[in-house]
Amino acid sequence: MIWYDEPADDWERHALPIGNGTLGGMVFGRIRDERVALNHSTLWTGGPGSAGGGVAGSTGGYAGNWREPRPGVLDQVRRTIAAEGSMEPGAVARLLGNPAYATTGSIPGFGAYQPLGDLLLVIPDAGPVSGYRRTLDLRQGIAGVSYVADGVTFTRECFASNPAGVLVLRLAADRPGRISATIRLACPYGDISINDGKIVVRGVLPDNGLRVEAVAHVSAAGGILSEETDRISVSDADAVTVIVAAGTDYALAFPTYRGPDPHEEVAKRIAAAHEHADLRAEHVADFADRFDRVRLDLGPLPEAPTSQALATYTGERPEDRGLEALYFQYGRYLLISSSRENSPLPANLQGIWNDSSSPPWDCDWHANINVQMNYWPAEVTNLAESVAPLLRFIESLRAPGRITAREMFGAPGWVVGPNTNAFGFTGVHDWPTSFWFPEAGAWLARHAYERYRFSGDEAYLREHVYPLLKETAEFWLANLVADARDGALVVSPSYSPEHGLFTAGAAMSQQIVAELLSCTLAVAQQLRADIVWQSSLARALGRLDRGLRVGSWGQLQEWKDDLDDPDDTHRHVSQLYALYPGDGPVPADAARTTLDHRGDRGTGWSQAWKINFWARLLDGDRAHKLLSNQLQESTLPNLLDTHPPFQIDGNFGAAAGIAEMLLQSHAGEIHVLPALPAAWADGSFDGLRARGGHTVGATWSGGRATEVRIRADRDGRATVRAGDVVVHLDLRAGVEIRQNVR
Ligand code: FUC
Repeated sequence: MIWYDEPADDWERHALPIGNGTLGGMVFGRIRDERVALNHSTLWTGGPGSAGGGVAGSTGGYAGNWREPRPGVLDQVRRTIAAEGSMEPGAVARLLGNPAYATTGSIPGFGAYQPLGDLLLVIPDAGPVSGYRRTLDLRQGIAGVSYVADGVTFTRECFASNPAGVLVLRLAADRPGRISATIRLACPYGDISINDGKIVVRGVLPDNGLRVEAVAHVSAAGGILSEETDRISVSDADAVTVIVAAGTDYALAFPTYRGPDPHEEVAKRIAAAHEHADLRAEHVADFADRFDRVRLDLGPLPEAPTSQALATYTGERPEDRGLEALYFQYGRYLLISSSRENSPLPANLQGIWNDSSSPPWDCDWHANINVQMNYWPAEVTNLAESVAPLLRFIESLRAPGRITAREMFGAPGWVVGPNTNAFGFTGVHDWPTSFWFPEAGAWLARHAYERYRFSGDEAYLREHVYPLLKETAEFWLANLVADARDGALVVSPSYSPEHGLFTAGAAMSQQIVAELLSCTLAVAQQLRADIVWQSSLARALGRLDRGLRVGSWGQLQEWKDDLDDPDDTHRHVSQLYALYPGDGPVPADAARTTLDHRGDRGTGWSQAWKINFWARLLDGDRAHKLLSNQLQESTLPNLLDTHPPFQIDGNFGAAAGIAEMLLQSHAGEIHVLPALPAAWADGSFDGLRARGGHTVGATWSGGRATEVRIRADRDGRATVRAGDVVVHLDLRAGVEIRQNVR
């Protein structure tokens, strides 16, 4: 439970997020003017139908998207880099960028994620308020409010149910006849009509003609309900329930990105959602089933309001442990709420929550770290089904990505760059320091492979993972060039995200391509597929620069030439990709030196990444220091991560980092408590997942594991390491083994 003793003032800092993976709300908990800011994850401007965006339904694409032929220009850039060693980002952007961006400041038709509107309640004054409490129950997925006024205890609960596909707000009191409220659904996309207790908004997004429908169904127990032209009022009721459903005709379907009119689905959900008690019970069962899979005990949870626990947090006091565990579970809560097996789109830069029509970075999917980081906790914290919308999204990028690969790179396969939208944007803009990162596709593909590694699902490997890896590898095989310096195969042009010069063979490019080609080859061998092609993969791998060089001051080089500045504290530490999320091996001393120089500060996501790096370097104290910095410097009172502004990747990255401190499984064994900080002397966890299909728990005291618990999905053997102890276990499917560690 996170909780506050005052209502929310500000959407970004105070309001509390709820969501069913698609429909989201930010609950303010205000006493007399309640606001639930609403979102629907598919509500995007841009794409087919928008200005410069082509015709919805045509296959012609839209300006700035995938049709970007650049005959000869890529080679020109490669030749210049080969001759001169590097190029300024601005110079490359002038050649390879999309000029449409320079003139308009945004890509025509790229669009942005839009807010749906607000559920607004005006509640009559019941006199002075005492005992105000605003809560977010992470386990049940319920935002609550309670207070006493005029001797009456008023309560409110709000949740977004995945099984019912609706958001539910309930107002009640401990005395009959005390609930009165005027309820509005403020949604700017269409006209409002009222009938039969329902506020209905039906319209289109002016930008692209996307159809939107939202309904708020108001019902009261007792009292009088009256309908006005644009609102519904209830007076003197025992309780009021508002049920919201919403939809659009968006579909993740290239090239039209349109599906059925939302009306039928929305009407069906509203009609089916009846009894509040049933809806609540169904929601809690669904939510808690996911949440309860992982338990983490580092000490008692904070008793103070969460904002106060955060404000007084130093990381060094014993009572800080509870906030750290809460923050971990909050990351899981946010993933369950923003990404579910049936979500039409993956979690974006703000999950599914946005209150601005021009949100930061369009509230899109940045694929040079951010969207990947959103999914780092999914497997290890036992929320594997949350990855499904990301995997579908990746699939959906392949068709437009093929056109970009062909027209821009003259290459087979598919490609996507550093940002993409809900409409298959696989092209580029031309902001010099952020427009180029074709490695994004390969980085995304690793998530499908990880799905296999955690699940062991051979059919999934054969039918989905291998075709994706293969097509991604085909793109990269065609895009490697022999380096003039040493003949090794390198990526060119290569740009270490948002940093430095364009060169050939930057560390991150090489590490990502090396990882892609090696796992593609490993899977091809395992499946006995494409025997002849396997040898071209093996040959390329043999000649590939691996991007792991130790430089003049002992650092892991970010570029193939030793260009690193020891005073540089840039937030992206891209040269450590192979350390995390990659699987190494990396020169550990050089990685440490790099991290020491980059420092322990940075944007929220940057600090979160560093928790994972230090966990992989088995330095629990340093990982903990980064966690504590993130909580002190990059966390808002509602525990949302701030870049600034609010950006959810840091929440997810930190949850993954905490899991990585407790359990690692990337190196072929199950390593329990690999990076336990001194501050976490005693504790226990259960339910984390290890690759190979294992569910793992552990108890420790005095900084040493005392018991490890393992349950395997399938019969088999596993090697388990805890401290100096290594044991080989024979495991039977579904049977938990409890192993004492001495
Ligand atoms: C990446 C980062 C920025 C920001 C943006 C959304 O490009 O470099 O810091 O997080 O994504």
